[in-house]
Amino acid sequence: MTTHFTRAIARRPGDSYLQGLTTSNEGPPNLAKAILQHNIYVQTLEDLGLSVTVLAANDAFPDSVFVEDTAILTPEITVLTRPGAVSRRDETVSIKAALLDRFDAITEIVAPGTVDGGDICETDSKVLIGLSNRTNLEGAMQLKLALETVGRPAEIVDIRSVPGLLHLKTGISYLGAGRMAVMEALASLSWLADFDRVLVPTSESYAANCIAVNGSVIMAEGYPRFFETLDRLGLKPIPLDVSEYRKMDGGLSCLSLRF
Ligand code: CIR
Repeated sequence: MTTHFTRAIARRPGDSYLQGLTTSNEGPPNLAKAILQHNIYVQTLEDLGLSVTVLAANDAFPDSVFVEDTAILTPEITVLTRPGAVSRRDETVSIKAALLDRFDAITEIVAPGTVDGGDICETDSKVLIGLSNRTNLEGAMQLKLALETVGRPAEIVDIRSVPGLLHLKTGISYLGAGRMAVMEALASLSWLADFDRVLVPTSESYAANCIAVNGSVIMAEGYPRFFETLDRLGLKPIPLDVSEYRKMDGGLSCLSLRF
């Protein structure tokens, strides 16, 4: 089940967080507020039954709070990525150490391949791999082969023409039972046709990055229409304030590796 988890890994934001990559025009994040929001995020995962390992901040890498981009964890395979942004590439060194404590074998994406975990959307039927400005074709092919070798069908989908989409999961999130939260701009794409699409209105696009966890959906606070949609579907939305992560182009999924 791709929405049921027992464990997660997160990393505290460090003092260098303000120097991270961003395209947003929302101003610099407030570090104290980011730490508070992170604590609440971790507590929410724990309340949903997960045992969460919180790694110490790593100031050498301002974006390292966004641990999701460094690995892909499915029940069948553990993959260490090779992040597309050069400033983030060596975030994987300390994540590899953390993964080696928990998993026997690790597959690694190698040069010239690049993959960001934010481009990988695991569903019950297949794993979608987004081709983006961060995940290149070589990396996507390496990952697809690795997944298929362990029996997980994978499909590469191109999101490079969608304006403003950093990662695949910036625009879609798997909700379980064949349902996919989808921002309106992506709704008519053919590779989403197999899914029961739950539309996120354009005015609330940021909310498309949400995480289905153990019978609830953790979503960004401040998006009432999407909240109502999830609520009506009985998907138990839990809104969290992630304003200080939005300022750095991040969201709810990026803040943890769930497995
Ligand atoms: C970056 O540009 O890499 C970070 N500032 C944000 C990464 C967000 N990660 C994600 O959506 N998986």
